[in-house]
Amino acid sequence: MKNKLNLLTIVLGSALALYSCDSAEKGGAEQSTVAADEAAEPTGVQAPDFNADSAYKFVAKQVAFGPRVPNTQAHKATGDWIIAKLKEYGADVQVQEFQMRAFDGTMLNLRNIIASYNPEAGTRVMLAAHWDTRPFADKDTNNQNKPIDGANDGGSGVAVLLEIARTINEAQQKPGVGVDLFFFDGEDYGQPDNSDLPYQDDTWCLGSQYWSRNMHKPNYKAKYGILLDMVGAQNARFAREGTSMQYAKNVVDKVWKAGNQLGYPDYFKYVNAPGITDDHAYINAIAKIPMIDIIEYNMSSIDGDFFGDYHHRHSDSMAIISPKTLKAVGQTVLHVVYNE
Ligand code: AHN
Ligand code: ZN
Repeated sequence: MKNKLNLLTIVLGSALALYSCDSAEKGGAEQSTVAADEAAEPTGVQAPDFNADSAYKFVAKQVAFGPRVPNTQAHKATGDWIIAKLKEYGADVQVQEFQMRAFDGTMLNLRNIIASYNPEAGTRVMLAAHWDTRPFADKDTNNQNKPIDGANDGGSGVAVLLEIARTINEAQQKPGVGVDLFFFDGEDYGQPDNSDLPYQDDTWCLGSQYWSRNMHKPNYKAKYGILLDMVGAQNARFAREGTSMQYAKNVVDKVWKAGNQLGYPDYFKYVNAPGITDDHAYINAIAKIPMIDIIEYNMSSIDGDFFGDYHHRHSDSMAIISPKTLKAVGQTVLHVVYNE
């Protein structure tokens, strides 16, 4: 399947589904050197401080709700809580409710949540994460049928977005551009590699697929977007991911430069990694908004994919979450937004 997909990709120039989720091959990573000016002091305006302890608490709060699996009470309660926090932080909040069928036939009740700051501004930046968590631990050796905590896979991206909302609301100085925070649902209900069912396309990223075809505002436009996925594990490394580089290299450059200048070169690595299917792939291909993915890349992954060793396992719990990683990502993204 992988070879066929790669051939298709070459022939059609399509970027979706370059690698299957659980079996992405390692390789294609290249180290390049950091440009000298990127080791220098940060340039431009100083963004407000991103509070990593507050972000950490937002991860813990989500985990305390229980696994955020669609059609469960914990999922409903977490969605309600995200909406309430965003309203508390002064955002214009819109909720998209919809149903989509999962790979196993289950009809999922899903909600995309969109929070806007400066809604009248013509120039907008989109920040995104998924808020649902995986219904099973298909890569674990134990309790494969039980849902995971998803502290990192789901929890961390939401926490950084909520802390950005809190920060913008508190700040004296607001960003010059409009900012839209997207909380996509149904990202992580994709067909497992060990599924007995025939392979189906496009089973991941249901919320971003839905939004790309049914925007909350007709003709919504953004200059670019930044997706945050698995941005909270200790010692995380972020690589220049292939789909991001294909559609939005200038955004990758901008974010990596900011991260390195702000003092986070250990996180934002000048390493090229193969493209993956994640929410940004559909936003790029269908909605045609250039979007990058800040996603952890593990060069010595135990699975031969490049995800962290906690990925889709029960070890994706609070024990792996580090405020330092949340800070590196949150401060970098805030800096980019404030300098747009
Ligand atoms: C793959 O696993 C290749 N795509 C889905 C991306 C993902 C899953 N991110 C978090 N969980
Ligand atoms: Zn996942």
